Amino acid sequence: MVQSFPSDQAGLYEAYVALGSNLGDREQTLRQAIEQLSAAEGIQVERVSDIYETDPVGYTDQPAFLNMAVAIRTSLTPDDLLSVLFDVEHHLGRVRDIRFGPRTVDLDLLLYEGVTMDTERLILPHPRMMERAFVLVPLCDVLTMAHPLRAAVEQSATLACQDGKEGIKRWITIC
Ligand code: PH2
Ligand code: MG
Ligand code: MG
Repeated sequence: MVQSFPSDQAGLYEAYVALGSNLGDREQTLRQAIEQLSAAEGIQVERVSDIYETDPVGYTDQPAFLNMAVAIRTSLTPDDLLSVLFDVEHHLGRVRDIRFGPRTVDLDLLLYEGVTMDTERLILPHPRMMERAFVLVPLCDVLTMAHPLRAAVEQSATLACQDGKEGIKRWITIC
């Protein structure tokens, strides 16, 4: 089967970016980061999650974060996209000191089309994304916006199983 993009999306790849901030005017900074992403050559911001206030994970002696995620379309390679994310962090005053420590803004590339890669500069998918509610919950927002029916079915299926009213187990996997 030949996969084709609609013509207005030809040559554009889907990617997901997580944003976080826990210094200064956190909400304003996140909004500016999204504006700068939209303004960047080769990037279209397609969907934007809600903003969540989250407890710091890892290094816990720091202020609460605001976190969100965006779905973008881009003509940039993963490496060039990463460079734009670093530029936006830099423009918004990010200083890299304590690993996992406080930051005016952090932009992490989570997913880029179906690409898997592992270089010194960039690992895809993001290696810790599946462990972090502050990433997964906003990511879920932008994913479900694209597939609302699928999201509703998944949620109802999970609830139906939890109810325990009907017994159901996978009998066999057809591949
Ligand atoms: N980012 C980190 C480390 N810990 N905790 C929360 N709640 N939100 C973050 O964005 C975050 C964190 C390193 O990138
Ligand atoms: Mg991060
Ligand atoms: Mg980062």
